[in-house]
Amino acid sequence: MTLRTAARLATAAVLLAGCAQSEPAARAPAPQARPATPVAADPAEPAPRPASFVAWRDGFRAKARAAGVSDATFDAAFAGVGLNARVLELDGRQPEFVRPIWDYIDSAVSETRVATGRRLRVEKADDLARIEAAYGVPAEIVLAIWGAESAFGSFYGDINVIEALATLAYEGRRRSFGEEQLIAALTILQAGDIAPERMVGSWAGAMGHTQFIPTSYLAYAVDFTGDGRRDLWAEDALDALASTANYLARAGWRTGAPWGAEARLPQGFDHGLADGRARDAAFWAERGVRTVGGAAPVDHGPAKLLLPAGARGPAFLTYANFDAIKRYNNATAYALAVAHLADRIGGGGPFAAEWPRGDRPLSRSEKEEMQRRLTGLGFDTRGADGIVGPDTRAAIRGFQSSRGLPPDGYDSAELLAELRRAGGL
Ligand SMILES: [Ca+2]
Repeated sequence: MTLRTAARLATAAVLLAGCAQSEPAARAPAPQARPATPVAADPAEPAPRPASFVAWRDGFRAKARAAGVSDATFDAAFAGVGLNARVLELDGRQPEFVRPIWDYIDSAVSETRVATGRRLRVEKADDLARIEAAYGVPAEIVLAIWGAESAFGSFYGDINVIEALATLAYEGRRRSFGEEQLIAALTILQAGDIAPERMVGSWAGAMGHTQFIPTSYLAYAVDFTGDGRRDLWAEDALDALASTANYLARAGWRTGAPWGAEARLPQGFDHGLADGRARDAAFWAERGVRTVGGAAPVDHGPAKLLLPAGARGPAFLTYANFDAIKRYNNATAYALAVAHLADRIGGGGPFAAEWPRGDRPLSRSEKEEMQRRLTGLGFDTRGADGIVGPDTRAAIRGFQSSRGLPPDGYDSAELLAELRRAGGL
């Protein structure tokens, strides 16, 4: 382990603060490699908690035993472990303001990160080619996830994972998540893949270069170096990068197909088609959708139309591989950042269309108000949690259509003003 300096800790705060907000899943939640934010909080009234952390720990030992964790592993893992105040603070945070997608992508796909990715693509060409041959996932995508998750290993968290998860299991908003991940983390220690003092990660237990949570580690991490250990923390990131490729392959990555591409929409286009439904290339071609180069969309299987900033922002056609990236972290901003960073590392340029940078994103409480008003007007958002997912977007499209507005499903200050005019409360 290299020494973690104060400067690196400051970087960590920036990286964590920059996490893209995850979205509620349209279907059953997919497994996530890195649910720093995607994990749902426990129901409002979880089981009563033991009187102290030590009492909880001693009770938890029985659950660990039942899962096959030896007392020796348990004691070594818990040596010096207590309640971590920083973890509780980060877990309790529900930011009122989330950065707009263009700010997130600007920092996630910075020129520095593009340049580092391009350099590493050359330096690690042999390793990346072996990984691509084994798992069918291109070097640029693997590098982009590495860049997005830990700035290529420059920071991947330095919190003792057992302590982080034990804190969440004892007192956080995600106690069942904490317990499940803690059992998995103890299982990893018992297998001897990593020494307890080297098992560090984020406050939510995401570990190593590409930020696997323990259950993802158990399911998808691989020993690609051949030393018998799956080491996602090693200076040489080979195991971590191969594990990431394995994760994507198992999440349905289609070898040889792109994630998607930026698209151009014709005048008078029906923005209501950005509804999350996949349609084939001929469908989009018939409606005038073109690549930014002016060609008809290429047939790589069904494609969805994505308008992350509404009708006035860039448009994208996304294929199945974009959904595979979302299985890593279920946030559109994250997946688009990874996809774009991969394209840039591969030599591509910036997006052709401009973001509507003058738009002010809604605060969390404004989003809740928007959801309450939509529901009150008969466009059911299925709850008002301040998080805009598929149900809320569908409700917005319904409202927009009813008012003769482009039904792009985009939440904005303008939309909220229109809702206030319409009433709904
Ligand atoms: Ca290894």
